[in-house]
Amino acid sequence: MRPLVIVKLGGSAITIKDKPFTPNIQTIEEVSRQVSELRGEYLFILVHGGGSYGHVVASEYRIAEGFFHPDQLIGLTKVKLRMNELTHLILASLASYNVPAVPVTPVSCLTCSSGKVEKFFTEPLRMMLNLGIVPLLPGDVAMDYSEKRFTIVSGDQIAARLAVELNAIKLIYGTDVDGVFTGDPKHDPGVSLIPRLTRSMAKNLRASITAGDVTGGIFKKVEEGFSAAEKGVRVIIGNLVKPGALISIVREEAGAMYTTLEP
Ligand code: ATP
Ligand code: IP8
Repeated sequence: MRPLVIVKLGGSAITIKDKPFTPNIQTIEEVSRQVSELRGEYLFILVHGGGSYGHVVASEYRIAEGFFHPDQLIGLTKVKLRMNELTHLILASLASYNVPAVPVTPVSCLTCSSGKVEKFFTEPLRMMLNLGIVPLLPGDVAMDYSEKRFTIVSGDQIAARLAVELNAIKLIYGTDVDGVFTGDPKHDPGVSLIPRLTRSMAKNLRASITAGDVTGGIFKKVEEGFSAAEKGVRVIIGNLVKPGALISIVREEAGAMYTTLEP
């Protein structure tokens, strides 16, 4: 079997994060093209984030805080409606490049406890991979055994969990910046890229969580990434907005810019 690579398509890359419900079609198309080119060498699972689709609605209905008012329930529907739109755009783009992808809805095949994935029925994913199908999963609403009763499970968490459970050789978190920096590169021009990030260096990232990102931004992404890196998965954070970047990150081409997580 070809080795498995899991790519999380970050909302910052596939949507315009500060414009509600606006996709970045150019990035979606370019990622689809590159997946079609790499598919002969690797198996892929694609996970996508919420960006300006899911986070906006999840934040409005405070879904990540769990159940505290019946009026939140329609918020679950509205998050799903928006995330389905984004999934559909990616699926259509993959299909146009002849990539046989099948969308999988996480709320139907996993359960959480206090916001953490507990059980994940991965059998359909394994069966798809055996056929060379590319499963496509969004970050999602999820049912939660704790008093929260429901939660938001990030694409970052889903990707890290699957990378460990399905023995991926690589887990790539794609965003709209070249990796992890000493501060937010969009707001501070004096920051520098950290090519190899250790856990102790990552502690300072807590300050970078942006308001409205219901799943903890770059700080939580790095935490989820380390959970997979510590179990032997090679974890890379890089920029998917640049044309050709997915291929150079997957192949770790000389001169490519990204951050690797060093457990
Ligand atoms: P989503 O959760 O919607 O899928 P994503 O996975 O693309 O989004 P974000 O949570 O938006 O990821 O994190 C990426 C963003 O984090 C970048 O756009 C960048 O501006 C911001 N950021 C803040 N601090 C840092 C930092 N120290 N290094 C790198 N990026 C940072
Ligand atoms: O964007 C959250 O996933 P993330 C998805 O990967 C929703 O954090 C539904 C907000």
